[in-house]
Order: sequence, then structure tokens, then C-alpha cells
Amino acid sequence: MQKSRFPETDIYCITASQFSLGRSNLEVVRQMLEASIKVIQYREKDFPMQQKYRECLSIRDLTAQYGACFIVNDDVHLALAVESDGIHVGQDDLPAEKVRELVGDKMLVGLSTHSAEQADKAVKSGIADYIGVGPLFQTFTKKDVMPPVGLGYLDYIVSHQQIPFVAIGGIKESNVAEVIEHGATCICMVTEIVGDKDIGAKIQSVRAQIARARGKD
Ligand code: TZP
Ligand code: MG
Repeated sequence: MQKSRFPETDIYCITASQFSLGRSNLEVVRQMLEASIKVIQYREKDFPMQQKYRECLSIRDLTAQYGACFIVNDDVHLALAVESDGIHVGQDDLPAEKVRELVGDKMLVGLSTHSAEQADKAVKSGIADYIGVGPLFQTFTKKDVMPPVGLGYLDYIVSHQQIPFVAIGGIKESNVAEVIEHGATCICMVTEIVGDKDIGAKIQSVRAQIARARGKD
């Protein structure tokens, strides 16, 4: 099998200024990078484009300094404008085929999936470098919240697909072990991390839970 371009890492972080206790996205990202996070996604649905552009430029610089991968959510033109390492789209965004055509081969393309059918289609097309798998648990972080798909969908991915994936949706320090035990290797937590007063300490304790769960194999 060809080696994946998606970084092998444990925690995938996403910005969410609304839940960041008044801290700027740049400050939050800096704390994540200081805690050795290797993948950061910029996701701000409601900011004016110029604000998104300015923030992404700064985060682009900072992630490059730390050797981390920077992924932009939704906006292909924003990803191209700030030369991010990747673009992440959902099922209702511009189709992944079109995204790939626009960004070329160098940029990573991530695609959210919520069912076995969507995952099978993503794998068959060979366009996405990785897929999002979720929401596994109830989450209110997304506005257009969908009901949890449950751990059964994660089990399906683990046993049927080889594509790199990120488990997402309602994952907390308290349930991350369960997600690891079901076979996930990369976990995305949004509010659990950005909403903590001490982001570095939270990442450390989540990592301890992950390590403990891995040790049970
Ligand atoms: N995509 C699927 S669930 C989700 C996204 C962006 C939000 C997850 O947020 P949280 O706070 O980790 O539940
Ligand atoms: Mg989207």
C-alpha cells in the first residue's frame, strides 16, 4: 500500500473561537503547537472573509514554524490564498472531485463522512487523503448538528477500510479511551480542547488517556 500523506498523529485540533474563552484563534493555536499538536484545522463559519484571511495567514506562518500541518475548512479559495497544506470539506460542500481539481495534487483533501456508503464512495474515488468519521457522540459544536452515528460506524471503518481517518464528534477526555479501544488512532476534539483554561495541560491528560487505552491491546 502507498504511504499516506496524512500525518501520523494522535490528536487533530480545530479552531472554534466561540468556545475559546475569549482567547484569539492565534493564541489557541500557539498553545496547541506548544503542546506538540501536528494537525490544525481552521474552522470559523461566521467570520467575515477578510478576518478569516488574516487569521489564516498568521496561523499559516505559525504552523510552518512548528512543522505542523495546516488545514482550512470549507473555503477552497481561502486555502489557496494562504497556501495551507490541506482543505477539508463536508458532504454538502463543493464536491471532493472539484476540490481536487482546483487545489492540485500537492494539497491534502479531507472529507467528512457519516455512513459506510459515504466512506466506501470516498475510498473508491481515491480523491480524499483522509476522511472524518462521525459524529460518534452527541455534539452541539456544529450548528447544523446531526444525530450521532455511533461507534458502529467507527467499527465499520476499522474493519473494512484502509484510508486514514479522524474520529470526531462529542469526544472528550472521559470517553476518548473507548474510541481508541474501537480502533481509532487519530482523534479530533473541538470544545474539549479549545474550551479548556489550560490547553497544554488538557492535551497532556488526553494523551495520557490515549496511551493508557493503547496499552490495553
Ligand atoms: N464535524 C463533525 S462533529 C464536529 C465537526 C466539526 C464538531 C465536533 O466538536 P466537539 O466539540 O468535539 O464535539
Ligand atoms: Mg464544510
